[in-house]
Amino acid sequence: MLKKAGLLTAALSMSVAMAACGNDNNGNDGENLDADDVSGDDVDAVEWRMVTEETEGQVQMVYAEEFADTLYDLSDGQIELDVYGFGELGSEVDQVEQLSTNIIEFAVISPGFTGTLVPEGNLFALQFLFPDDLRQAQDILNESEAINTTLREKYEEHSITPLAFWTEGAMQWTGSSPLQTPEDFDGFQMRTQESPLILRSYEAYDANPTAMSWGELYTGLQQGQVEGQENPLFFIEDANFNEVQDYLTISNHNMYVTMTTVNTEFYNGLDDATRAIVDEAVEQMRDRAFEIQEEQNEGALERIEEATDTPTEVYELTEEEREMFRELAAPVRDFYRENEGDDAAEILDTLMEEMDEMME
Ligand code: 6CS
Repeated sequence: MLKKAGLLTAALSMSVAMAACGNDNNGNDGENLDADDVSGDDVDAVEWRMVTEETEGQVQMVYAEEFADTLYDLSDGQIELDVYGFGELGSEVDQVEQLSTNIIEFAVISPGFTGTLVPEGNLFALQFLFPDDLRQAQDILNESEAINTTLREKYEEHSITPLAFWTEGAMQWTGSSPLQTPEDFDGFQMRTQESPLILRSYEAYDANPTAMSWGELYTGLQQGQVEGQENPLFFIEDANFNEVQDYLTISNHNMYVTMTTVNTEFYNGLDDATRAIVDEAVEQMRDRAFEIQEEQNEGALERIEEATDTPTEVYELTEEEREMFRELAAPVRDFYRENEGDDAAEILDTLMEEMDEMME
């Protein structure tokens, strides 16, 4: 049971109300607005853009399209959000740059692509940190002040405001050889996202990790440039990685975390009514994001197993095997504390305290 569940949500609603009080620098008159009190008459007609790291039908795209519909409905058709999929505006790292320079207003960005820009965001690369129970883990993402206040401020230094942190599911390993013990990772060419701490986490298992865009990954696996990768099951199936991988390990070594983000100056410059609608749309999408990933992850394993023309041997790690990985992953936390930015230690230590309290 999460003891503090609801506290941060309440604090966030307060901050929505406070933002709606006009205590910002956008020249509003201080009227106390709630999203319920706002209608299309209160906001200007605008057309914004949002980019995601995924393609049509995948979790981030379904999320972004529903977020756009929610904004449209809440504003009585005044706010239009055009959604772009992965590859339409560049690579994942290009998208981070476009958001931080306000070329686009909104983006779904995974911390795995911001590790050099915001080192504290490498928090999410730490394996075996969050509870295995995804619902609990999502509640922590929703409620943690270390994440939603301190880490958010670190992103805001780069003009990126994370409005919500959410999971796309537990990550699993695939390989061209079995991955069951740390020894299996010895010298193993593991593909990871860009963030240096993800690479470091695999070096802790003596693997030989390489950062690569997922756009190159199918071919990279097929041609043996890399031998394995990590992702939630829906993504492994939808990107067809199982076609070019012989082994899949249910490792649950980490959850995939992504963020709904907005350019900070753009967001702070919105009038109160418009910002109240944006905040309300983000809140309405919180539980939906969890449902979307559940819908897509459910059944993906079965479909991978049923694809007998491209057979994949599935193995689920025992708790003893997971413990061996957990022990090797633990020292990476100290590396994070000491090397990933001024506030890394505070963020991790506060988060761990929050998790202890919430899971009492
Ligand atoms: O592995 C990746 O890089 C991709 N995985 C997911 C679940 N979403 C987008 C990301 O770029």
